[in-house]
Amino acid sequence: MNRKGMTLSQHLTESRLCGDGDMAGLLTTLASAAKRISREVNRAGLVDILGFTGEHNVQGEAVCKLDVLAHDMMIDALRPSGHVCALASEEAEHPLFLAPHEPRGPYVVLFDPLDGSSNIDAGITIGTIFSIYRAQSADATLSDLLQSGSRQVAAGYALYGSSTLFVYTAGAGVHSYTLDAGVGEFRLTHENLRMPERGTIYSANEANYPRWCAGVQRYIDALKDPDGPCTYSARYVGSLVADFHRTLLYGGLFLYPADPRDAPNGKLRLLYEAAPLARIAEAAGGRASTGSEDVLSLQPTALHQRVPLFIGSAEDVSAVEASIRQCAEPE
Ligand code: P6P
Repeated sequence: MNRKGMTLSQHLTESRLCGDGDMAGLLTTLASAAKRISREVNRAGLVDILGFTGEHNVQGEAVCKLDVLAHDMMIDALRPSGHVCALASEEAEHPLFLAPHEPRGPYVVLFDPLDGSSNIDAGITIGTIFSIYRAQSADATLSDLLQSGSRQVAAGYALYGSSTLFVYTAGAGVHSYTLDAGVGEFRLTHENLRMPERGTIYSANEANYPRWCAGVQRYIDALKDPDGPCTYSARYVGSLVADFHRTLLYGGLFLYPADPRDAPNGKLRLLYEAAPLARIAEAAGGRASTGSEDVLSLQPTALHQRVPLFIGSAEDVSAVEASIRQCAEPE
């Protein structure tokens, strides 16, 4: 049955999620928040909310007004939803645990409210990334937020670009919806997305090349070798959601390796960037690795910890892992 064009609500009703009202409701709440954030992103240039607040977040990054607005909009949507008992955001040093008198539900949500925000003023595609786990009890604790990525019950992102997209997996395929702004509905555009097993695009900030390990350098050199078996194209937006979504659709490899000088543990955050995208990649037939371990197998130890990330087509991720291993082996 061709479900293309179905609204998110219709598709959730059709899917097995209808049996889990909290999950269907939570995804609907997240999609609704994405619509509101999209509206603010799209009019950012028109009202005085561009630029920086002058403050810095827990990551030490300059905070854009839209970052704060997106964070507040996610909290304002999720907290009263009745589907969650704890929330964690890139923009907040500590988690938010809902009090017993608040409408609490079985899930915890970790999110990056506006990933790629350094690109906001340039009008480049940015996004919201979310990760969903089931809490042990409504009286959630930090351990409910520090769960291994393989325990995610759902994960997804909204992409604010030439169109506004909502992409998620809840264990039964990866589905992508496009916002029909005229009626304010997300409509199904890709059901059960599958990532190509191998791609022809690699995506990295090559200014960091001199500080990558030898195995990564050798792998990228091979992709660029005109006499090599496979020459790839390079694409890099500098906005994780945009670079990942292209990789999901077209295949290939996105990599943000560790950089001993500026990012010894990598730059990207495990809990609300790498792990949710890894969940989507694997649900679509791809892979996500730190270069030596599957991202989804990691046991988080801190809310804002960072990891090196190699994510994309299964064969591409396995090939760069092999190159790293070979270079690490004693001569
Ligand atoms: P670099 C954006 O600031 C971000 O967190 C990700 O969205 C993106 O993939 C990465 O940083 C880009 O980092 O060092 O290449 O500017």
